[in-house]
Amino acid sequence: MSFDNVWLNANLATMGDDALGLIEDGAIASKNGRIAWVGPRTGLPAHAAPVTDCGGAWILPGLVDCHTHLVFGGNRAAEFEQRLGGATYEEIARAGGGILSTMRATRAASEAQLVQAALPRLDALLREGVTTVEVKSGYGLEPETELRQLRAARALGAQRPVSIVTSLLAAHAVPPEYKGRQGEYARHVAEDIIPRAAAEHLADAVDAFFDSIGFTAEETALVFAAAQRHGLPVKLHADQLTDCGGAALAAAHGALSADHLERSNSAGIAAMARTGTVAVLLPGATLILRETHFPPIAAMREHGCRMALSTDMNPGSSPALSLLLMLNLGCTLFRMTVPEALLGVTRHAAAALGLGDRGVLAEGLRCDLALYRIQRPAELCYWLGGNPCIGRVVAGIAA
Ligand code: DI6
Ligand code: FE
Repeated sequence: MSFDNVWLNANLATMGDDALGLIEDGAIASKNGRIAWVGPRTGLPAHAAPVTDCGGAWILPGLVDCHTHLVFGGNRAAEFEQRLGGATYEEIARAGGGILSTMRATRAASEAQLVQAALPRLDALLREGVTTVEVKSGYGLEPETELRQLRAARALGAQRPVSIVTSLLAAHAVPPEYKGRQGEYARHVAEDIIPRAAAEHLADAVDAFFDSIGFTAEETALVFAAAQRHGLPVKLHADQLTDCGGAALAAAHGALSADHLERSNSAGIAAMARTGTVAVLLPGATLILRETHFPPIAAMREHGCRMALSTDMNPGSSPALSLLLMLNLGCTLFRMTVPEALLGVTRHAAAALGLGDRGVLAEGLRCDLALYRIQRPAELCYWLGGNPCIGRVVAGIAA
């Protein structure tokens, strides 16, 4: 057989079934950036391709971080200190801090400055075996800066071996220029910002923040209708602070994912399961905000709603630079099982982005791999810190 590269002497967690699709002493072969063969080493066809001996390492599909706000100016360590002193997230936001303080720093930054600030954050994710990262806008809240954030995100993908997937989140908060005119701002997003992002091919999806302090169901519908007119799939920040029916709303719009869901009800989860909307769980935000409401994992299991896990990397509620740490928090805080957590950063995270070409080690899919020096997959969820990643392969090339 004609292969470009072969990886041998590895144990595989293919993610091909709900028990991780384990293959001991497996082999993977690539051709033109895709997986051309995967299975037990003894079945590998004869070939003349260069071979990498993995020394008994474990190979998983390259990890997918499916919900980040990685591109932003400044940071909010000072607000973190204020919160330690007793101020709440909401109080800081009402005093003009929070998302609006990051908005000011982001508006003041050039594209090059945004890229330079984001690169170390991206590199931290890549070092752990991440090969696909979703990046949202949402700190510009006006057209120029929203598009600049998305351009910076695209530039990150050109500067590092990684797939970057972008989401336009202009409907994240109401900017000061539109204070008291939230509906008008939602219309501005639908009529001006989405068409511009679509015309420049800067957005792969459209996201919105639907909550008691966010946009209403009607405003969200307006924004999503504009997305659909431009052929863009939608996602929703839902039910983080209150149960306002966000899970059901996301399902009604056929969203790829609904994210957060700390306070979702089980009818909403059932609706998501019916439409195939993925539940993206963000335990970093739960930890940082010291949330005591956890997402309804039991309802997700009962209804067969797929669960993904992500960092929510953002300067306010989840300054999380480690997806492996989220695996631990998913298990420890939310009581996910090891297979649920690992599917949540591979197959189900890819589904949350509408990417059917990755997240599983299977023939025909992208050859994105993460190699770990571990004895069993549970170690990826078990250690609290540390990094057992010893290699990454992106589209068949060692990265
Ligand atoms: N939910 C989040 O977790 C981020 N945005 C959102 O809608 C937090 C954004 C921030 O505090 O900067
Ligand atoms: Fe978020």
